[in-house]
Amino acid sequence: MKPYTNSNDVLNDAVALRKRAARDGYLFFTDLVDLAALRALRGRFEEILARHQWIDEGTAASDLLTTKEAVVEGMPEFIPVLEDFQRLEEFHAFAHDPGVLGMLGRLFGDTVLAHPRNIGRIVFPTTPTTPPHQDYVHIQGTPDVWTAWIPLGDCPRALGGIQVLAGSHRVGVYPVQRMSGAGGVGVPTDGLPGDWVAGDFTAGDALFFHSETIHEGLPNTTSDRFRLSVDYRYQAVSKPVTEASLLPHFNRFGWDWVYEGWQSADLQYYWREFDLELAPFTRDVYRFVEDGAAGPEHPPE
Ligand SMILES: O=C(O)CCC(=O)C(=O)O
Ligand SMILES: [Fe+2]
Repeated sequence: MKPYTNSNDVLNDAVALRKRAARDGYLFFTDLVDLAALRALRGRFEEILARHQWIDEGTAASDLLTTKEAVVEGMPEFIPVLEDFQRLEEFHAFAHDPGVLGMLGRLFGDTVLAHPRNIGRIVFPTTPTTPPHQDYVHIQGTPDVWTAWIPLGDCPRALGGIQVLAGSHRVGVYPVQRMSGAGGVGVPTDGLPGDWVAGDFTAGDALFFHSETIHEGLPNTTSDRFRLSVDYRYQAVSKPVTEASLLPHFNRFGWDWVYEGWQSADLQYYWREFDLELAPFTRDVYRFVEDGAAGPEHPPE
């Protein structure tokens, strides 16, 4: 597997940034996000894990050690933990990181709409992670949505980061197949052209990918440490967006419930100031390999 190309060289050059993005379908930056905000958010996740007794007794929560039987998204036991972090002001505020928004503003050449549907990942060791997929089928609206994937601390490959199939965003939407792990469906990738790329993250690094770029969670090969990360989504305000992208992830009780107890109202309902074009969400983009759906044509190399 190859390492990510570091794109810090084009961070402040909109033309070169767009060229890199068009070529690779992903962008990786070191030292991009505000470290104080990242550390504060990680601290809140640690508190939640400790409160739910998911951290091994007698160990420091900051070490993120667990030998508890794994709980994964979709299991009822995950819900109270999900609710706790989904209601954190810091979790939603961090999606508006100035380094992230600045880079995306140059990439889009437009005002950036941060989708408020923010996702946090708490991945137990040795559990299956996220199968290869394109985010587009889950998001829709416009293919020109970019995901930011940011680990909440150092994330060496052994802790299970993300691998990306470079250049896989160029041909459109692939058919899917039912697979285990977050999302429940994945793209079979055997024989697809392009290089898989991955890397070790240091706290403050961030990975971005286009909604049609195939990516996959790497296994957490530590025997006893949580992998914590967040993923946030962004697009230009002038492009269509689905209503689901404007609702909380898993939308349990709506935004007023998420916002209870926040210190500041500045980042509540911020997207309502934009005149957004709403697009319908459709099941039609899910074409199943099981039903004989063929993949998109690849241009000759
Ligand atoms: O963190 C993961 O395992 C999955 C992340 C992902 O698929 C995404 O951020 O779009
Ligand atoms: Fe994804």
